[in-house]
Amino acid sequence: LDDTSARSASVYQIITDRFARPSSVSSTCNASDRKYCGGTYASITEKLDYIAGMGFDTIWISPIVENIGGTTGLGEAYHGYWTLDPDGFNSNFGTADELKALSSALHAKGMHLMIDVVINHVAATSGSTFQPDSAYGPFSQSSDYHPFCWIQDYNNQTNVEDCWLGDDQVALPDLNTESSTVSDYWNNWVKTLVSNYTLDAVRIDTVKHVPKTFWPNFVNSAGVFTQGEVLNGDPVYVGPYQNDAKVNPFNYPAYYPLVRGFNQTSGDLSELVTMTQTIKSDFNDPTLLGSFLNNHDNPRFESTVTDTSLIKNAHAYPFVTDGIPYGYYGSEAGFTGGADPDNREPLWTSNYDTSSDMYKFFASLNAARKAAGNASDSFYSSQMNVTSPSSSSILIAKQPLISILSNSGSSASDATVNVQASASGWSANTQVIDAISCETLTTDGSGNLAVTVKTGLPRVLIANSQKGQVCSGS
Ligand code: ABC
Ligand code: CA
Repeated sequence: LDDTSARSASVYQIITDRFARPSSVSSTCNASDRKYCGGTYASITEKLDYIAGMGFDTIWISPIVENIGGTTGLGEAYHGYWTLDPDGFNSNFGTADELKALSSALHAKGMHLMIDVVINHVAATSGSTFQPDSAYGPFSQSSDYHPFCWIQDYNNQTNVEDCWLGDDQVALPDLNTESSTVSDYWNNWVKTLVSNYTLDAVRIDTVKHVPKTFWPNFVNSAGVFTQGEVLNGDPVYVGPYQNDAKVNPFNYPAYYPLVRGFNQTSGDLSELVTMTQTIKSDFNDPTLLGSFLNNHDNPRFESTVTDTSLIKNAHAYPFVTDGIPYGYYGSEAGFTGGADPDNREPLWTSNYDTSSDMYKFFASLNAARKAAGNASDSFYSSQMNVTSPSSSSILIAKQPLISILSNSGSSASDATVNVQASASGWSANTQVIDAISCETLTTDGSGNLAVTVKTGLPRVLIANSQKGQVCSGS
């Protein structure tokens, strides 16, 4: 994917070990045990229709390289982030040929593959006494690492870049990414990775722990779209990773106000509205940020919120705003796991139910986004306008998609939100469909539309003439 094609992608995030496994495996999988549960590439391949059925066209899978084996004080390396040898392959998820078969199967369906890569560190069960050896493949020399020290001050960027993540149970020895031995290795490695598995995109771990100057060459060597994790809520801090380092960050700055705005009926939505404006000034291109509600590092939204209307509004946000939407596996199944490791439940317990309300909800959101992109060449690349018609609602105008999200909750009484023709672009007496309820509304003689928000549900609106596959199943 290049930037233009990446903007129209919709990504489904998978923890490879937890998404699907062969039916011959029957052991119990408790996320809290932090153990391998048997998920494989071959089993993902069999479930692509399940993913495509929700309208996602890209999957992000866990890191694929050889990890430290055995068990640690923090369990096994089932998530794939504990690199031993980046030239080795983690055989727990299947073979390299099975991964290539997954890549081919995706491409045959017009879908795309994104793989997670860890550049900042490797892993070890020793901290201050760590000594690399040949097991670490290309990184077997002490000079390949920054000297031992734990990261202790996240406000000190030198400390964040040069010291080590992890703890006494699992240390993450920090690679000397300023050394040309290390950076040359990684640049070649990512180029080979993309070519071997015909990757369409790369997700980059721990971006803020590597100096910004490292990234432009790396991104260039990858040659495909990159989305990077800069885990910080401050847009002033995160912006330069897009503007200067050339990695497109996940939208953590929007994530925190999104959660706070929708996790209770008294949530403050103005914080989110203001953030969307700040993001426009701090990032060169907000339409390339990765938008998400859930992921593998944070408690699922549903771990603290049970109101189905609040849950739907919060989940709708990434799909109706600027940026590339990411759905986290299990959201469609109503999973409620809290902090890591509880948010990494096995999906097979859901029986991959395609008739659930949330499964259909994600399908509706993706259909609306796709219809808008098909109807307008500038939908993905032009920036939205977010306003707040009332203290419990926001109006997101991203023509031709107009959405009203509310945090009034499922027991709220009906409330009316006026959508002005100047915001929507709709002309007089235009029929408009709500992708969520499939209700049809009609603008007045001036093109304005009074929309009734019912039981606090989101409204995701597009002109009938542009609806494409929206509500085609009902
Ligand atoms: C394991 C256990 C956990 C246990 C942990 C100590 O050890 O499973 O239960 O709590 C992988 C595995 C994890 C594993 C870790 C460590 O390795 O997935 O299960 O945790 O062994 C990335 C990945 C993540 C991955 C790694 C390591 C890195 O997405 O899945 O973890 O390869 C920092 C990093 C970030 C990293 C994250 C886990 O740690 O920056 O890249 N994620 C502050 C700091 C952040 C920090 C964050 C969490 O705390 O600024 O840098 O992330 O510790 C906002 C502020 C933020 C603030 C947040 C909390 O609040 O703006 O700055 O973040 O308002
Ligand atoms: Ca580092």
